[in-house]
Amino acid sequence: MKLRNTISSVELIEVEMPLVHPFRTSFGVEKSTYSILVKITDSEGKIGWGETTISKTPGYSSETNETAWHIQRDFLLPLLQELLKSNNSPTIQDILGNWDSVRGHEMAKGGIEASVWSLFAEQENVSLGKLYGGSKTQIPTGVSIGIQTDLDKLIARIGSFIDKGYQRIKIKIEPGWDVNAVKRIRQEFGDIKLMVDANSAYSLSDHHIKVLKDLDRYEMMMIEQPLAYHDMLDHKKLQTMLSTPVCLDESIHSPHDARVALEYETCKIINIKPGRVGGFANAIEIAEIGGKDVVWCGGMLETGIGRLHNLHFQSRSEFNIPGDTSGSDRYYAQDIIEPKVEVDENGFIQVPTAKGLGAMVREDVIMQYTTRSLGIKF
Ligand code: OSB
Ligand code: MG
Repeated sequence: MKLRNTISSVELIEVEMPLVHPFRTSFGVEKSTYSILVKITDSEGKIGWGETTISKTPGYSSETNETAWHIQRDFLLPLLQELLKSNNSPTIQDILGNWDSVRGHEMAKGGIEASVWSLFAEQENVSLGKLYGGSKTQIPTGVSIGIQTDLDKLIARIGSFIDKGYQRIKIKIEPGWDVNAVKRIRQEFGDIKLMVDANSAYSLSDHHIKVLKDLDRYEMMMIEQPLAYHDMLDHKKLQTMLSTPVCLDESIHSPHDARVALEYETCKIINIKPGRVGGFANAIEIAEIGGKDVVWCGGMLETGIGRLHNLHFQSRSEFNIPGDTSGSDRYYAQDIIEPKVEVDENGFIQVPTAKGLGAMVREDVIMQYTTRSLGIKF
C-alpha cells in the first residue's frame, strides 16, 4: 500500500486523561494517561489518527511523553518531510526505513506510524482492520487489574468484571501481593481464566524462585514478565522450572526480539503492544512469527484512538487468547471517540466495520484534555 495523496500537515496533540481508577503496578501508580495523539491530514482533507502510548514516567519503558515529543518533533517528522520531497507515495516500509537513523524510541515511531495506517484506510475507503490483515467480526477480551489496598477489594473488583462478561482476569503482582492473592481468587472464583503480570518485580533469588514455584501450582494461563525488563536469559532458565507459560512484555521491542525469545525458548507467549514494538507493521510481523496460542494483544491504558487501532489489529486470525483491550468505561469517564468501545456480556468486543477507524473522533473532547499541541505544515 502506498500513500495516495500527499500529506499536508501533521499535528501532535498531547492529552492528559484522568483514569476512573488509579492503576497501581509494581513500578508505580498511574492516575492519568498521557498520550501524544497524532493527526495527519492529506491534500484532500482526509484525516488519519494515531496514538503514542507513552507514560509520564520511565517506569514501564524508557520512553516518556517528553522524550517522545522531542523525537517526533525534532527527528521523525523532519525525516518524514524530507522523504516526501523525493517520494510522494511512500509505503509504510519506506517510512520506517527512512527512520532507521533514529535508534530505539519505538513508541514515538509507533504513534506516527499508526496515524499513517489510519490515513491509508481513509484513502482506500476500507476498514483499518482489513489493512491490518484481519477479518474477525468480534474479539475475545479480558481486563488487567492493578494492585489493590486489600484482598477483599481485589475480590470485589474481579467479581464486578466477571459479572460484566470479561473472559479473562489478569492481576498485577509484586513481592507480598502474589500467592495470597492468587490463592484467594481460586477459592472465590474457581477455574476462571487467570494470569498475573509482575512487570519485572522478581529475580532468580532463592526466595523469589520459591514464590514463583508456589504460583506455578494455580494453573494460570501465563505469568507475564516476572524478571528484568530487558532480560532474555533468566526468563529462559525460569521457564524450565515452571509448567506455567512465561509471557514476555517489556523484553520484546522488535520482530527480531520475538524470534530470539521464541527460538531460544525464553518464553512460550508474547504480549504484543504495537507501540512497544515500533508500530503496526512490526506488530503484524510478530503476530505472524508467533501465531495462534502464542501471541495476544496487550494495552497501555490507551484512549479511544489507540484502543480502536488495537481492536482492528486483533481482528487478525492469530488472536484467540483474550487480550487486555477493555471497554472505554473501565478507563475513562468520557472517551474521545464515539461510539465508545463496549464489551458484551460474553466478553467480546465487536470490531467496527465502517471505513477507517470505524468511529468518530471527538475533537471537542480532545480539546478539553489537551496539555500542548504542535502543528507542522508539510
Ligand atoms: O504491563 O501490561 C502492562 C498498563 C500500563 C503499562 C503496562 C501494562 C499495563 C496493563 C494495562 O497491564 C493494560 C490495559 O488495560 O490497557
Ligand atoms: Mg505487562
